[in-house]
Amino acid sequence: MAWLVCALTEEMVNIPLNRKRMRSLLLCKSQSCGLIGSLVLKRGFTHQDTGLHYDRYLREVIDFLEKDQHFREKLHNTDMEDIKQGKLAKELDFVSHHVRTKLDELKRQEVSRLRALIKAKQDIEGGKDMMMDHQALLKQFEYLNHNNPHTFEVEDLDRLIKSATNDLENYDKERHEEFKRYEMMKEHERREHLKTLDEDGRKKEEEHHEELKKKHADHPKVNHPGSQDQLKEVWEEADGLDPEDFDPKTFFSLHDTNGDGYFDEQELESLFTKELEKVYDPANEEDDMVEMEEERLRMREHVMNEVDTNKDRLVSLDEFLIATKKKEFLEPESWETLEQNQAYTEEEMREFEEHLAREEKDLNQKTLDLQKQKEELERQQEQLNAQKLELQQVGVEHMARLKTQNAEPPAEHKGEQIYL
Ligand SMILES: [Ca+2]
Ligand SMILES: [Ca+2]
Repeated sequence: MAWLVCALTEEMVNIPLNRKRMRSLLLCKSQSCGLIGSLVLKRGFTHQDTGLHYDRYLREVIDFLEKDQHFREKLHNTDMEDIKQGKLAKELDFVSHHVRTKLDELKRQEVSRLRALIKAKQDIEGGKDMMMDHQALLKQFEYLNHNNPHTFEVEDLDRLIKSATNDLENYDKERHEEFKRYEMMKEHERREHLKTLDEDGRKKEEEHHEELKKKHADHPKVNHPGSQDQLKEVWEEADGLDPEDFDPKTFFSLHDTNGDGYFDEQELESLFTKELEKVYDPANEEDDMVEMEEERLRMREHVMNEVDTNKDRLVSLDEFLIATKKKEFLEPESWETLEQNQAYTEEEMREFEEHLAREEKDLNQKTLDLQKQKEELERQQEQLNAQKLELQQVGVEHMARLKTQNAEPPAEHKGEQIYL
């Protein structure tokens, strides 16, 4: 669950973005990105990581629900739209007592996991001594109902389904956004570096940059994803089969690696590896592997859009066979690769840099305020020390006075003595 850790660190701690972290975040995401909302919900037996931070909870709940015969039948016979509308959640009332007890237990575990996360976040932020309103903080997690933390009810299932569907639908969009920020940060760092150089150094650096761009753009032709040419290349080079024998049905069963009768997102994405290797080599300075994963995502989205006609984020054999008869499959247009379009506009770059500058200014201001607070505390401490010293001095003098008074006999005694 490496991705879970990444996601939670990101979400809970909100560390400012930096390029290195962005790269690892994107890489760990891309390894687990083959997620399909409907697949997860309709068939809990898939072992793919959804990439959601509550993936484990979601998976365990569905696994247990699948053990109930009544629910299993309903799950497989209800279409995606009805599931989203909450029709399936109502069936929870009819599952066995044993399953319900198990679901209650799963929910209790999940609630305590969230509580531990909230506490960890608070500790990191230095709020150890702050009073925590757990109930209020738990509300940010919408995929379960916090008002009944001990039992799993219809509303919990409804919330879980709705959140997962919604989050999964937005997942690709968020990945594109993250990628854009990554590219802007890369460019920002480059521009900042240029500022530190003299004119000669700047010129050299710019030339080198242009050279790398050219080198990166120089690659064999990339086939249109999902076209006959592209699939035939996989058939020939990866499968080691004769291109003359190319047969879509055989191709489908060869690459439906989990044998469930569908191409899911992960299976589709793995079909593009050959194409991506034409453009990206991890050994080359000019090839950025984060960009490769963005290109893989673009390719998958493109094919899914064209082929998945019922929009369940799965390609059935029928959908695939229909697509192989279309003009786009047989005579595709050329594919515009990622580097042919800049990920952001100059306007977006300007806003991004302004935002960074604002953040830096805020941070500097905070540092300054803290410095002032520190100085003020030091001043107060000095004052206290001085007062303490003064008091000590007074104390010592007082003691000395008392001592002298005790050592010297009282005046009248002296008189008496003289008198005697
Ligand atoms: Ca499959
Ligand atoms: Ca489909």
